Amino acid sequence: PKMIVLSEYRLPDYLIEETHLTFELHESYALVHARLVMQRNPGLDDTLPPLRLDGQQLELVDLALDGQQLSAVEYTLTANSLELQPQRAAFELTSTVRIEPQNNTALEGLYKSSGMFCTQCEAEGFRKITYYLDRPDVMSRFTTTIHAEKHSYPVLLSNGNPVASGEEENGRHWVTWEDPFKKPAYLFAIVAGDLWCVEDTFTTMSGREVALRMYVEPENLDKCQHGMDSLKKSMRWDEEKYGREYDLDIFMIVAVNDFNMGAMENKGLNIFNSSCVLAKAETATDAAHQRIESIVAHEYFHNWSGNRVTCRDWFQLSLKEGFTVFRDSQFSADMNSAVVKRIEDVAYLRTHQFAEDAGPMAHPVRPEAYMEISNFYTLTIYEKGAEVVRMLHTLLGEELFRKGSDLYFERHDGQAVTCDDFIAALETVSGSDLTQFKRWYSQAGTPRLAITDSYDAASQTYQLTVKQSCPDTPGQSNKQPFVIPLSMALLNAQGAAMPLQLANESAALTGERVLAVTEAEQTFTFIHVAEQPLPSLLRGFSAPVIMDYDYSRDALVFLLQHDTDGFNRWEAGQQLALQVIEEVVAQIYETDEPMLDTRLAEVFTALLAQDDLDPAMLAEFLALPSTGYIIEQYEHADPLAIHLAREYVSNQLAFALKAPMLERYQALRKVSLETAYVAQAEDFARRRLQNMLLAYLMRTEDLEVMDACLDQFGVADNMTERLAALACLVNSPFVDEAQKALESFAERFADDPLVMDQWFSVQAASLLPGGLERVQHLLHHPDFSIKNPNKVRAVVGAFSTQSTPNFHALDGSGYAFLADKVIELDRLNPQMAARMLSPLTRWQRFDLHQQELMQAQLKRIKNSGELSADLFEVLDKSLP
Ligand code: HT7
Ligand code: ZN
Repeated sequence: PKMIVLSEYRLPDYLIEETHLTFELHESYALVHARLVMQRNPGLDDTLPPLRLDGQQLELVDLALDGQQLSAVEYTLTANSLELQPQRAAFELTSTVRIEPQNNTALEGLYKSSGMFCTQCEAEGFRKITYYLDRPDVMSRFTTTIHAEKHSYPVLLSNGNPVASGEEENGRHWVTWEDPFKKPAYLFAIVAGDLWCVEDTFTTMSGREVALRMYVEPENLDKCQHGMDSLKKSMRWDEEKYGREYDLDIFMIVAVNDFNMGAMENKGLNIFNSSCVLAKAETATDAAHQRIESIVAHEYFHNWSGNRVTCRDWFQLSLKEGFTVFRDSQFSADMNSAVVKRIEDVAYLRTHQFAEDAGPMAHPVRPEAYMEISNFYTLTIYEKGAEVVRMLHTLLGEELFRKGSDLYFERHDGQAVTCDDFIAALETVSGSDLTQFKRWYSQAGTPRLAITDSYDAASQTYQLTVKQSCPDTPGQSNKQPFVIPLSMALLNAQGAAMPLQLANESAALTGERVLAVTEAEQTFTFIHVAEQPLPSLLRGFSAPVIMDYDYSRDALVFLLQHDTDGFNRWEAGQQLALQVIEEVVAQIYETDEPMLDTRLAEVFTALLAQDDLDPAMLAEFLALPSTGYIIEQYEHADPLAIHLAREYVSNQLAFALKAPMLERYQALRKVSLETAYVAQAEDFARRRLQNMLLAYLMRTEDLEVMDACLDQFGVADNMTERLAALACLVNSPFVDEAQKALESFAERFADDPLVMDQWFSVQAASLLPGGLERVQHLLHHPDFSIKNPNKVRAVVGAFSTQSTPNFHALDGSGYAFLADKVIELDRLNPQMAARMLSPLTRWQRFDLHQQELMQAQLKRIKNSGELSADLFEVLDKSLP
């Protein structure tokens, strides 16, 4: 496979003004007729270079230029293209191709999912539907007609508005859709199926009524309300926060069971992985409800950040994805607890994106080269991209950022643009030069901040010295300094924020401020500092960096209790717990009873006793850093020791805090029993704390607790409580009870694939020994299918990312299992194969023994036969 390189970007030779598509859908094939109204790109010279259209896995049936059928000598077909010579600057190209959606297991292009037809065109799936200029800077007006058998496919959908429909004699029918907005092919979609619809309306800020429709299989009609509510909240929020109004008369969401990612923002016709839109209390957890709210919002927000203003090329992917993740995170913060949302986002970023940034696939937010674009829908593009936008928001402030986004949408409406265009709009409104800031787009790797300080009581001055560095990443060394917004405060002995006045300033600011770190080394001198302060640094995680400041453990305990920044309170607790766990890691193979710093249990006890502490925050404080995050703290990690140490610390905390935890658990459970399920922040917090306490308590193996757990499992009216109890049982030594619970759960929810995914996942993620046999067994369950990405994620994904002691088994069996599944998947669904491989690509992070075992499996995959471009690229970059 060939490298695509940003510096080789060229404007398209030809444009497609109008795209007229007709689909004839049948059970064993589909015909796609395309009429493309084209012209030479008027921005280029008036020569007529050959026209090269993208096309893959298409059987060409017919081709005509301006109505004249072309013979085989008049065009050239390759596996990826169709080339011909236009004779005029403006022309019409018509084609018919035959495709086989029913055999499309890659789930890219037109495919079948649970009996319905649907499409996924981003990034380059449209070329599997018809010959086309499949690139985002070619924007066209689409008219789409779908013909299908009426009984099996009563609903026929595409982008825009339905403008005509009719019946045919042979039991078939058709509908024509017209999308008034120009769009790139990646936003095209059709759906045909026996779908039922939940309807609502939304009145936009200018008073237009928009029809909202969710299309689902009939058995899912009662799982639409939450998604619909989320959509209406998103529409209102985007009007209020960004001044963005919806532009079509209809907005449709379709839920499909087989989908490679979470959802897709096709213009006016969003297609969702059913797991990311369908929910009701009995079947979906609070976490799922919250995820749905944010994904519905994300796809909706793309209507402006992505669709009205799209990307010039796929190197600019973060232009739409980073900005849209930032927007959806602002939305979730507004709908729920802003601090908790920030904590969740940062925990996710630091565990997963930082690992990517330190691994062989590290790439800048705006990559410079790729082989297979599907591999670049990464945490770096999405999550780090959102952090980059967040830093711009922090540096400019709310008001200027909004002016900048308004200008960006106004300047570029209807265009395909670049990250530079986004920055330029912010520069215009703020009058600032963001040239140095743009290094965040071009340099990969996670910057490190080493901060030291000194206080001089005599002169009442306090100095903070900040050194920044960034490690080399594949293809990049000698990184230049970034612009790093460092939000900070100085706390006095009572924990109050002190006035902040820099040496060159005439007045003090109170509370917190943002220092702009721009040099490799920089010192900030504060004056009139009345006492030795305790610095609160990188508040709210104001930049995606690793910060080193040598806090004493007592200082961390103090910050956890008193910092005025909620995020930094949590962070202090995480750093304290991390230090405690790392100490145990060092002892774990020497002794059965490692020494544990008692300060962790003491501060947890104090927090539990604090009546006025928000339960949402308490739950976050009590959660120890994840195993994945702890692994990332080591240059070469021993995953088994880390797992054992984390378990040991958790168990010790459980025994030490059993009484207050049980008391609190019972109080919370009582409230849950007495109140009906509501999907709102306050209730999410209560259930999260309740479930966290139950998980700690189950570690004591107390029979009273076990009974409480069984009761919660059996009686709960919602999946949040039920699944948490099941997870506790599955990870406990109460094997018989766990088995019975699993059986009754499977019986109760046998007909609900989304619930069965959770059943698969809770077992595959189990930390108990025997994990490999367990997953092998699950793979043979009649409900498992390797062709369904949700099932693959639930079993193979959960095992390899969550079941640490089993995946990292010393005999390498966990790695070999994953390799087998990746090889099998690659024949069916290359995007999924490449994604599932990710845990094996992180071999550098582990001890030598694990490194060798992981590399051996990577090599085995590489030598296993013909590989997809997706998998080849990841293997090629990961192997030494
Ligand atoms: N923009 C969407 C990306 C997407 C995708 C990409 C590659 C392969 C399959 C895919 N399904 C959806 C999702 C989003 O970010 O909103
Ligand atoms: Zn997106």
